[in-house]
Amino acid sequence: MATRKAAKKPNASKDDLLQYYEDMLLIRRFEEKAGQLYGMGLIGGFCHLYIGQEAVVVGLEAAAKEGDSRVTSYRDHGHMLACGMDPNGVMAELTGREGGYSRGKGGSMHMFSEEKKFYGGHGIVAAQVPIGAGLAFANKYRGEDTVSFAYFGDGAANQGQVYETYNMAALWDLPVIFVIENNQYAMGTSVQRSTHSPSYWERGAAFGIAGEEVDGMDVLAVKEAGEKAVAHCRAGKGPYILEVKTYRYRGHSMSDPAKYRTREEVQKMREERDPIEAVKSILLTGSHATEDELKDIDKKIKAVVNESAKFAQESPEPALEELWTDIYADELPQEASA
Ligand SMILES: Cc1ncc(C[n+]2csc(CCOP(=O)(O)OP(=O)(O)O)c2C)c(N)n1
Ligand SMILES: [Mg+2]
Repeated sequence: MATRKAAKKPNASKDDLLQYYEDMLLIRRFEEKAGQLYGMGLIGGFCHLYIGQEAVVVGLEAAAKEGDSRVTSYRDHGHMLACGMDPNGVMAELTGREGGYSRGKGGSMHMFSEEKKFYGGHGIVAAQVPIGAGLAFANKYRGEDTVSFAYFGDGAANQGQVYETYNMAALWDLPVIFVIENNQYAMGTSVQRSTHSPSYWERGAAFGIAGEEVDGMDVLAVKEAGEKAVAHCRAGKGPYILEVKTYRYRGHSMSDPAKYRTREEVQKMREERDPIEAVKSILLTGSHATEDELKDIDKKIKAVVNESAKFAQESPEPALEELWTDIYADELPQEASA
């Protein structure tokens, strides 16, 4: 894989490549640290790591512009970091502390940022898909040329509400990009065992929605496909489906016995298809960076991640009174009925 990538002419500048390398590495190191803190008992509940899938969200964020919105499932830490949310706030939320994005009351699966237009973090499989269409509806209603990215998995792609959403999104030409992160497993169930028609993007044809399959281990391919999808949506042509073929190296969550696949299968993906190694290879073979420069980036990222872990452990637990806050909205948009 690395050789094939090196031979391909990259459709990105040196600065872009370095940025993608750094962004993917931040997610990788952050997730490794989250895994450690979980093992130490500092993170409770469920925790779904994104290791292996980094190129998907980094490639698509590279195609996004300010004002675009995004929504995803419970495997969400990478999405938050990629859209610019603060690692300290994300890690503190994982440890259930006051300094977290949901003041320690949401945890891994329930974080939001109005500023970055990140709308969660959803534990119910596929529930975020209609929300993604709703965000696109809002963008269109306000007359903005912004788009919404609705990320979901291969397992979620078999859920009924996805198709209700496709129908409405196509009917109303909503600027939503449905991103199917096909990591080949839904918990312990492989794609082969869960569907007779594993080409998920092609299902859009039934609704008149265009789409394509993308190599999700290649950040440049993801960015290119993302740009095409974004241009389609911004031109008012309605929704678009990107089925991004990817792979998660870790278990479904931290409590996965991993009996449904072999160690060799995981090892092969790590060795031959790793998205971070692929960019590293382009940077090195193209003489865009030296080993030492890349090591410095790694050092810088590790410092950011260590700082987030420190912040997360030093931030206090939420006060008891917090139990009664953030339940009902304080302000409601009343303009329409006023
Ligand atoms: C409606 C609903 N059904 C079942 C579950 C349990 N569940 C949690 S994650 C998951 C698998 C989803 O897999 P996929 O959509 O491929 O996403 P991935 O975990 O691979 O990112 C299931 C069945 C749930 N959370 N919600
Ligand atoms: Mg999956």
